Amino acid sequence: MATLQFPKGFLWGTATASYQVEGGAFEDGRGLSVWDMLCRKPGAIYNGHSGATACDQYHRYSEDIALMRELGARGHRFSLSWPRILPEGVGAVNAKGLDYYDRFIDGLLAAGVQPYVTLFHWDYPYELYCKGGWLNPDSPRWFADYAALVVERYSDRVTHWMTHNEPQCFVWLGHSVGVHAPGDKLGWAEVLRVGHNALLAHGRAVQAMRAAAKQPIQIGFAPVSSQAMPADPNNPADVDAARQATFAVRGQDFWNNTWFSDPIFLKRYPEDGVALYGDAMPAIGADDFEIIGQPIDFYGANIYQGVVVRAGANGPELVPFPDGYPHTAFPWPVTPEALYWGPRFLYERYKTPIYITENGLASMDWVGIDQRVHDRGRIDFTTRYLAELHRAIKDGVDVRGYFHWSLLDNFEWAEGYKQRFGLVHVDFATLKRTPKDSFVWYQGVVRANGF
Ligand code: IFM
Repeated sequence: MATLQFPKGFLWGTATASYQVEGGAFEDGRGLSVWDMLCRKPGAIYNGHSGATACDQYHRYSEDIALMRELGARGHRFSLSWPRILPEGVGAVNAKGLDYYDRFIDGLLAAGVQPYVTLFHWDYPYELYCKGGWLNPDSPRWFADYAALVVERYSDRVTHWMTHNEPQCFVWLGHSVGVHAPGDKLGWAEVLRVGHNALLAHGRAVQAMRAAAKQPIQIGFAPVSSQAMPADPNNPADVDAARQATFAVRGQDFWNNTWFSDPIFLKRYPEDGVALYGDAMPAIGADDFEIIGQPIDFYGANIYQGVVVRAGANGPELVPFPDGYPHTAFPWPVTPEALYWGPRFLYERYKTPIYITENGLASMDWVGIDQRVHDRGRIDFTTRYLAELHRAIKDGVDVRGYFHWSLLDNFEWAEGYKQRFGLVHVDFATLKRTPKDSFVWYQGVVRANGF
């Protein structure tokens, strides 16, 4: 393979989220989150696991920052735990929670790692859930107040912020399918209301963040990106079918890009979705799309996989993967081209600079007899995906950075500790960290700004 050089200043980083790595769940005044509660429910999480300790980053953050320094990471994307800062979600502030993130942010900066902060990566304050959660019409204001508080506190040092991580998951998996917290199975009209309030919360938070910022800040949001890839990339009809499939709303789920991104970037819901959902559509206030569509600075694309489509007589047709096609441990198909077509289609439609805010894979890694972790698959996977990302950049897509999911093996939600996504292996019995072979490889990528 030829040497691939990324643009000067391209930001190489790693990503984590509060409930997946922090632990310290019942310490120093942190309030409960809906994930603490779901983890108590028998059968909800693989093997009864929980994030109560996770990677214990709450106590071991210096070790993790030292790993990032060793890696040479230029950026780290992480989320704040809303209930650690506001135990009841609103009102009284937990000073120890705020202090923790001061230490974490200062440590990152001292290590030369720029913090990219996500406000909400699913650990919703349980006390707010008891007040109706995202169904409560006050929920956008609660989120905006929290956003203002943290931006006021940290924006002297943090310039890059994201509002929601993957609304598709917390809205749909959490409120419709019930496999994520809070574990509800609401009717579709209520699910759409949850989604609408989450969008309003995003918009109100953007307004509050700009007002509270102590210096100019960049704001993005980080949805799941679901892309279709053309069966024959040299056939314009297949490319068009892939584009259509990437932006189509098909059923009562949110595995599409438009339901959450069109309101934010185009100030409207996608027409096909509105027609499909009919009477279930939420009431939309006169100013709602002005609030939701506040200008933001970047699109955070979380891209792991894609589907293949071709042009059919009646529109895009799904092309099944052949038997024995490579899959990760999850199992998700290995589709490197997703990191070409995803950014390309998203940039065409939303015309906003992109960060790949998550990409990576779960694999069955263990510490070998030589005390090392030989995760050859992760190196191969990431090499292939990054080569496609490089091609997208070469073809004119404005991609500013790449955050590998994840720095550490961590609590993978309903899958517990079964899935290992880290560049660093974590032994969950001892909490010992062991950098994997992929860590060393990624270190080389960062140093060379390519490979
Ligand atoms: O671990 C998750 C993360 O929290 C959100 N995006 C997908 C990752 C892998 O499933």
